[in-house]
Amino acid sequence: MRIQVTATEIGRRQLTAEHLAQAVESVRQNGFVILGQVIPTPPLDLLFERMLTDLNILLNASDQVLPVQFVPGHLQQDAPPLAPYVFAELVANPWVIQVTQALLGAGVKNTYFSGNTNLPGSGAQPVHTDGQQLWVDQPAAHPAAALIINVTPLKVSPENGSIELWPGSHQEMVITPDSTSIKVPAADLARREKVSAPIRGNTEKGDVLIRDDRLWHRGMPNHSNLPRPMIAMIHRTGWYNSGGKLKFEPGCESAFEHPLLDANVEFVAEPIDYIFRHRPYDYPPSG
Ligand SMILES: O=C(O)CCC(=O)C(=O)O
Ligand SMILES: [Fe+2]
Repeated sequence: MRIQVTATEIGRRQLTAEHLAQAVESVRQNGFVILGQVIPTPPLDLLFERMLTDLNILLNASDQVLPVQFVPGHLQQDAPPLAPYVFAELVANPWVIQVTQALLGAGVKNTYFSGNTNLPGSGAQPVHTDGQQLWVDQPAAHPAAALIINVTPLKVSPENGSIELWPGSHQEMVITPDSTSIKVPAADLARREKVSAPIRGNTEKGDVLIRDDRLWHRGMPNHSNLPRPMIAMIHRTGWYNSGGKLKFEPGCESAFEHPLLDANVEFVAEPIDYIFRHRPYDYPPSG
């Protein structure tokens, strides 16, 4: 579901108790929620422009293997980890943190800062999960342990390749630590479609999609003539060991300041090679 956040909630830097409860319920039941209009558009416009510039650098580097995800036209592309593209409503959004903290408990930690760019002429990815159930052979799914925060710096619809989401599929016990692939088998898709058909995660510029990392989903064809970047962060429980800190360039430190979020960042003096650091992926390579 999509919750239109009101001007009053923006002014108070807080969702109402009713909106918070609706958001939490939607993530628990459906595996996702869209918070409407919680990011100002001017910094998103700036970010979009920079990501298109970065994309051209990547596409024009002839010696590079493109970081294709599953099928041609879907690339992993980081948002620039530097000022002014890193800003508070993006990396420490108070309305988003309210929801993720309500679901994950105190000590919410961000463990990821990257993104997916859907190019004009792309195909459909296989339906997959980004995470998995944490245990095998359990009778029921555990509560959310990882929530993906997706931000698109433009309006996204089926025309320009909005993500496909399978409501409620985060509670399916299909993809677990002993699965050989994160792709959902065809028989499970056919079964699940009858329970709850997939929908599209359409968003206005300024909206944020919060989705359980176990939710079945896929990138879809972009029929427009403009690339569709989508930034991704992952909020996790504080006890999850995610390895090292996320690297950012100095100058954007204050954007991460929030009393409830462990931003999990370090600032490095040397320039970060964020355009060329990703590799193609497909799980498994020929599955
Ligand atoms: O770009 C999208 O809409 C989804 C991409 C995705 O799910 C992935 O590459 O894992
Ligand atoms: Fe994915």
